Amino acid sequence: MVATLNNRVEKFNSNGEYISQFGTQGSGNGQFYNPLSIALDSSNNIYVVDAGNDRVQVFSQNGLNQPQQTIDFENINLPLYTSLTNQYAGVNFSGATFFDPTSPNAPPFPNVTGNRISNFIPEQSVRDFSMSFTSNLSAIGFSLISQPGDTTIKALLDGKIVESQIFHTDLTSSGNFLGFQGLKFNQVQISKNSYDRAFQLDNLQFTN
Ligand SMILES: [Ca+2]
Repeated sequence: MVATLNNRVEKFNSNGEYISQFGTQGSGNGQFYNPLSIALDSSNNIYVVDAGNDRVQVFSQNGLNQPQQTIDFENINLPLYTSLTNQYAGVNFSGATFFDPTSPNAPPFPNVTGNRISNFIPEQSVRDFSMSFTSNLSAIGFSLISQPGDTTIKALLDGKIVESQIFHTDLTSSGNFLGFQGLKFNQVQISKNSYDRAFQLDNLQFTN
């Protein structure tokens, strides 16, 4: 449960007996200001809506404030297209990055399912964006829906390019599955050269 007045997360077993707690008041990693709700994902990561700090933080079961093996964005209850900026422990978004809940109209991309992150809001211009991570990743899933054109996606480790791919895309093909895997990187940069480009990411795989 979330103890809003105490700015911490308290853990109880199914009999209601206290087990442990973590968190203090503040704006740093592992700190909260007016935490409102909490959720678990399929990997038992703990998501805390830290309302006073305008962010969501992700924790392991023991409260370690570091990225877990996978972030899949499931079981997060945010409004459609909530702007994301540094809400996730270990993930720093820049540019236009939005929470994108499951849409029944979304094409069936194999590695981007349910909730995901997008840089696209209909009727608005789509901008380049990048993400940096305080822990290394080994893989990430992308999907891209766009007018025909090219998009360059780079994976970098400490500022050095470890992979750079140009993806040629069309409008709605579900064959536009993209992603990196088997790499070690801590930054992803996406740049486009055409319009109407909806970029989505999901299933961040963290590694040591
Ligand atoms: Ca997902």
